[in-house]
Amino acid sequence: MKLKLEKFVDKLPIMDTLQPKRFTKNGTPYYEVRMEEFNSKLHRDLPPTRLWGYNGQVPGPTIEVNKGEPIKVKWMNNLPTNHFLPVDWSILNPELPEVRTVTHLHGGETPTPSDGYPEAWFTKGFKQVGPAFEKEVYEYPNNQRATMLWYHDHAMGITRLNNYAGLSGTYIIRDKHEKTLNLPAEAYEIPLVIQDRSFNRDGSLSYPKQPEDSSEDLPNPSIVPAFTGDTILTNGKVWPYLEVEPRKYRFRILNASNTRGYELHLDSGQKIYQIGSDGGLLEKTVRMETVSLEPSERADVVLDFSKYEGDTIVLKNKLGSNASPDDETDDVLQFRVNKPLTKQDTSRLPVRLSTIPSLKQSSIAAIRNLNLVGSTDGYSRPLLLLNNKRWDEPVTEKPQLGSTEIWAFKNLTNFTHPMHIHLIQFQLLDRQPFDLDRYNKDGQIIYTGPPKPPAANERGWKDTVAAPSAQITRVIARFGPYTGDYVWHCHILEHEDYDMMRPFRVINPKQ
Ligand SMILES: [Cu+2]
Repeated sequence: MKLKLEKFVDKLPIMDTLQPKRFTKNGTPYYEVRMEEFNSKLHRDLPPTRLWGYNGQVPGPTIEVNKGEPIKVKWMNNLPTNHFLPVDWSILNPELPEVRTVTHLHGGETPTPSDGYPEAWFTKGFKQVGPAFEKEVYEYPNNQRATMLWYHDHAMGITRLNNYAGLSGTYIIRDKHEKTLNLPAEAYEIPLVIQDRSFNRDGSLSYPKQPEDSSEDLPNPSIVPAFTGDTILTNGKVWPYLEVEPRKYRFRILNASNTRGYELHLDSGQKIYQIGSDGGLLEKTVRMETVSLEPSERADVVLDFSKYEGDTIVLKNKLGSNASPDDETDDVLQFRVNKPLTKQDTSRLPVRLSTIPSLKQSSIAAIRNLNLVGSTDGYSRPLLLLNNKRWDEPVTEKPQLGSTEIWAFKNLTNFTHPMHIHLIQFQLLDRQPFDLDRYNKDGQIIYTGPPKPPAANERGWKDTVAAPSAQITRVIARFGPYTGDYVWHCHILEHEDYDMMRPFRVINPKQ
């Protein structure tokens, strides 16, 4: 029988803010973060769950910085030498250490030695390091717009397992402009990290050893083509509740799930005011009925509870299921508007938020046609590839430093892939549908409609974009300010781990 966990019995945890260990001679904050194994209660009725987290927390502590003020972080691996989740050796070099970690700051404009390249992994105490490893202490310049990024593990071939074990956390960049807007702040600004998990009766995390309908000839363990859990956690608790005052709150929402997408809405019918996307504030506040988030996408939203005193409101997921009492992933989080107003709400929800210069007027150095392709491997397992290339084939995407390019993701598979490019924030140009059946017959692209412009809440800076099946999703970006090796990939972790990831290199033609 399946585990039945009562909803909304645990309080929503709010992550600690990480404090610097010390300051360097020139005043740069220096942080140390240890990846460790520990046990934690994720629900009132669950025994403690074994987790891997940063500084003993899942999600890890929030790192808060100001724009233009660099920080240093030493990410330290203090984990056991064996993984507690099923490692598939058929997709890995058997000589690799089983437990490897490397931290990537998602959405960060980071020099390549600190970007967390998948092959820059390291083991406990840096005893062994990967071929791309450059240094122990990472540097983040924070020279980018205010927004919420997130840090998470990115080790080659086991990213899905390291993240599922708990290795992720939020990273907030603030700037002067945002402070002038008087948005809800401090106790009224809360990150919400949404993830799905499944549990065994003993409280341990459950992750499949093999695909459900697998033949006997498959490797054991074998990577699965997708994973969705049957419970929804926010900030590391299963279906928590949050007590709020009848006033405005700002929520920084992140979908940190492996595969699951969400379409969030409120059962009170109230609107969600979206003010920001992955790369910071939008130009204008957008009134939304529902907010869609593919893995790794963020939405910065304001909810106004002022007219809901005494009410209980549930944040729901339209893409979740309520097919049976055992499967109710359509619920996410409960708000209880039961706290007295401590003081008058003087925060604002401005209509105009920021200015976003369009990249469309830039001269375009290259248009890259990038195919999202499904094939199969030697065990007849699905193998999703970018331009039909494996991860370890030579670099093919080499934008020049400072140049502007259009990347067109042509999705030839049957489902949406959230596409992510490291180093840069991009703008979504459009999505154009084509006849996929026809393409599968004779390789011809016949459009079935005009290019669709981005929705109002997608007209900001993005680092991850939904590239739906049978559509060409075009994004535009300026490549810089650093040269070197980075990666672009699907952010479904089960896809990224099995070669739906490719290197790219920003080159300086003058060197
Ligand atoms: Cu994918």
